[in-house]
Amino acid sequence: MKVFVLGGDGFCGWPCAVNLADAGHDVVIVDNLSRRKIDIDLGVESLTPIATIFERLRAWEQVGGRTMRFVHLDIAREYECLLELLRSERPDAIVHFAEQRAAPYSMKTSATKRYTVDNNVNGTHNLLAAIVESGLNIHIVHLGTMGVYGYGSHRGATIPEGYLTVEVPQADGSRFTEKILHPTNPGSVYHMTKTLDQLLFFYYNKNDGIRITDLHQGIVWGTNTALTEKDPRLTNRFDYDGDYGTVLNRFLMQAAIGYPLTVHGTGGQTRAFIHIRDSVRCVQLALEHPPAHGERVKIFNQMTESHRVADLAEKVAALTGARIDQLPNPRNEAIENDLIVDNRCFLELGLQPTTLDDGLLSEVVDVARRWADRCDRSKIPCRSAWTTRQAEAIRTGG
Ligand code: NAD
Ligand code: USQ
Repeated sequence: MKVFVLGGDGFCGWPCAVNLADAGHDVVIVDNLSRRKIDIDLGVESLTPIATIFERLRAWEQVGGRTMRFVHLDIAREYECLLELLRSERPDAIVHFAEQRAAPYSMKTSATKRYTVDNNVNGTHNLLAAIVESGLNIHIVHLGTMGVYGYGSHRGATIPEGYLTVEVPQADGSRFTEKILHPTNPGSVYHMTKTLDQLLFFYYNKNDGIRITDLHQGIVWGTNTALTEKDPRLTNRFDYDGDYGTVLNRFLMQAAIGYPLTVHGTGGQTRAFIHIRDSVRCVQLALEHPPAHGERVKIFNQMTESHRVADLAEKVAALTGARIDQLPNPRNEAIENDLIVDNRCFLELGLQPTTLDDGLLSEVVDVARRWADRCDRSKIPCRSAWTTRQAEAIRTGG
């Protein structure tokens, strides 16, 4: 099948693109390289050295991979080019990774809040409008987030895969049941854009019958897959800085360079996790099992396990001997939360979860040790404060 990978130069998109090419698909990567530009603006680089997209594509061919093409295009701003690309290439499916994905970056300044909303909401809406205007029958697989459900108390309830069955009381005392989109509770401007995406999908599916799979993905950890390990020029990015680094990869990298693990608050926050290898596999499974015509948006919880941040820190400390620091939390988030998640859809499709206990934690530490001299320690602290209250706590250290 011909597949566009929007955002195929990014952390999740690149290994996904090579995996799809390896599986025999005709892959076109569409990316505006904005993530690389943000690195320059923030004065930080991926811990692993990453080749340019052109070097990556050449290396992929040299290791015998099926040719992939690259189109430099901003899906949020270049609507006519996007439409023309759809019309000329006529893809069967589009995997949509092309969004600003860091919660701390989205909360840094008014400019980054506005950029995140403009980029993410316009990009998703342009894609939907262009598919309708093209008249093509394209399956969208979108990377959403577990964060749409929110991290308040779910009072022990299991989070379903997208839809919640509710009972609605009537004036006459009777009740009817209905399946609704699970209520959203975003924790950052970034997470809010994903809840808006979800509504756009609901509408275009209802009005235009667009076939959509929305993957509510947890925090992705790890760096490489077997395919990106084939050549150093295929190496995936490793974000460790306070804006883009995510918690588990940060802890593993901090342990590798002897930096105390940066637990926000008590570490009672519970989050969902998935290894990059499983993330790639899930996207392939979603592509191979599209919704039928007329079917509502398919929503899968793309995660394999949940952990408390404090437990992760202890696990990494036990593995490496690292010291743990409890820091004032820069985020306005619940100090603790429960998180029980239904992820049966992918398990039933054959996903065999990689877990933290599968030995891959050490692999990430090894990668981080190898590139330790590329780390700029001054970029490790999280300085993006959600509100002035958090900013003050960071400033005064309490
Ligand atoms: P990333 O920033 O590494 O990659 C995103 C890619 O999209 C980049 O290459 C960027 O240049 C491109 N892009 C952004 N805006 C674009 C635009 N307007 N037009 C064209 N290209 C554009 O992020 P990632 O970690 O690979 O995440 C990919 C997707 O997966 C995101 O939508 C994110 O919300 C979701 N996700 C990521 C994680 C995670 O832990 N990394 C977890 C859950 C969900
Ligand atoms: N945290 C720490 N110390 C750190 C970094 C983070 O304690 O050094 C804490 C945060 O306060 C938060 C939790 O760890 O409670 C998770 O933070 P994170 O930065 O690892 O993840 P998050 O901001 O939620 O975002 C990441 C991706 C995003 C994706 C999301 C999935 O950047 O694209 O949507 O994970 S989820 O968390 O399931 O919503």
